[in-house]
Amino acid sequence: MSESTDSQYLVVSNREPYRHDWEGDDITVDRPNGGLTSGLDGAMRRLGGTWIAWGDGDADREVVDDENRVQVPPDADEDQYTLERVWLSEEEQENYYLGFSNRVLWPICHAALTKVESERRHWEAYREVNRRFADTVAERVDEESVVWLQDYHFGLAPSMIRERTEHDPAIAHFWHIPWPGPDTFRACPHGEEILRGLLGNDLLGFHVDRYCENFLRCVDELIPMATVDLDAGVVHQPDGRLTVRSFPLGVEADRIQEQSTGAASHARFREFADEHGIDADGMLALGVDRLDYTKGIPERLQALERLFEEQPDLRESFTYVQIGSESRSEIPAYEAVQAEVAEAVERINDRFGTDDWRPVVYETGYVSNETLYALYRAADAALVSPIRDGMNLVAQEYVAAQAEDPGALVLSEQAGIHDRVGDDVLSVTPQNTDEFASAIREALAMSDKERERRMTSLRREIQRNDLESWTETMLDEIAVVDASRHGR
Ligand code: GDG
Repeated sequence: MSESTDSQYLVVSNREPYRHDWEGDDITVDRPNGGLTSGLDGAMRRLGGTWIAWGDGDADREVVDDENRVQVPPDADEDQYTLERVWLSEEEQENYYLGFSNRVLWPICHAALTKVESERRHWEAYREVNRRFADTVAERVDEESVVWLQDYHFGLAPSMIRERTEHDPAIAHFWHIPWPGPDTFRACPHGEEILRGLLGNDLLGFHVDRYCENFLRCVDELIPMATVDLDAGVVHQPDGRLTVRSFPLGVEADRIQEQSTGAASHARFREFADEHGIDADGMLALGVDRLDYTKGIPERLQALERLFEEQPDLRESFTYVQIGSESRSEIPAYEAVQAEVAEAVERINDRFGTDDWRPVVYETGYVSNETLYALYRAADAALVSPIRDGMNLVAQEYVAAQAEDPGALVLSEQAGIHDRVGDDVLSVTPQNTDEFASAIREALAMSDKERERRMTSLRREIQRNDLESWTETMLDEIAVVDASRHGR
């Protein structure tokens, strides 16, 4: 890693890396579970600094000091860092998070224009919450600070931070979802303000080059004061310079491989199979998604239905398991996709199921990582079919778990990860039902030798570009922009 390790890192994210809750009279701490939070947590433990996030747990307010700060991880003697909470009212959460973030920016960035719902109170709350985070950052910033923002919840914060401090911190931002082309982005309410907000950064990262180009084209068309150098990936402005680069996010490949192999994982899968009436020795395909309209779950079920229609010999010998954790259910478009998926599962099971077999096993509860990794290992195929997806970690987790007896990956061309692994997967356009059904058929029929060949190459790619390498590469590039900002 580069030399800027004496810098004071200030990470900003919507979700907190540690969450405190009451259990009777005691306070318990929920540890980071998601790949990204635990990866950044590891980096912050090494680097030190402050992580600023929305406090959401019941007991979060009880553990902080007068300045809303607490040292984490709670039980560590060394390698701690400061977690600082920003408190949001229920109204703010609703309007900023479920409002502008997820009713406007999420659908715009996924080119789902019919899902955009814009209300003035959503925008006002988004602006206010960005201001509150920017104020908190500005209070903590000093000469050595490096600010690292995460995601689309903070589209305005970079410029707001600049306005609020005399210090001159390096500011970097990683945008975890796609960025659309100008034709689509023009439909974004307050789009120009979002672009101006992001131009406050020194560095803006996306998962893949396509999103960087889209962003640069939007700036070129919509912000006359900025000069865009598309080839260099740089925006020149009167008071600064923004570098736009891709940093493809990876997963903790070694940990997933370790936890998915061995006897414990086999036993865990058999337990899941017993509980859900699955023949553990039959063929299995797996889908794991937040129930989001961008993930292409109804399209996947349609392809499976087509497959069961056309290939009766799969009946009773092949099961599809869908892990579908509910998400953002307060938003009508999410409620609608949940209902659509539940109906499709019921229809397929009614049409093809028998007394001893259900073609689709649908689990809406959250499954533990251990169970998830055991399912990845056991599945003969993973079906990952987003209509549009920034990167997609599920596809990478599946690959990381294929060290023994590998399966095959059916993957939408619209997932960011497809740009890196397209040659070794069965590529699909999720809306093309016939093609999708054929790809599933091909995955299930693929010879062991061919699976091994493809998976060896996929695993190499996923291991080489894992979460640690993403964190290091981003920190290195942040050090470069920091040095150039300060003439170091
Ligand atoms: C956004 C972007 C980008 C899901 N259900 C369970 C569970 N999960 C875990 C998966 C995976 C994660 O959630 C989902 O990650 P994805 O990348 O698939 O999708 P988003 O949530 O939409 O994430 C996406 C990502 O940010 C990172 O930048 O890749 O494009 O949309 O890790 O395993 N995990 C467990 N039980 C579940 O029931 N344990």
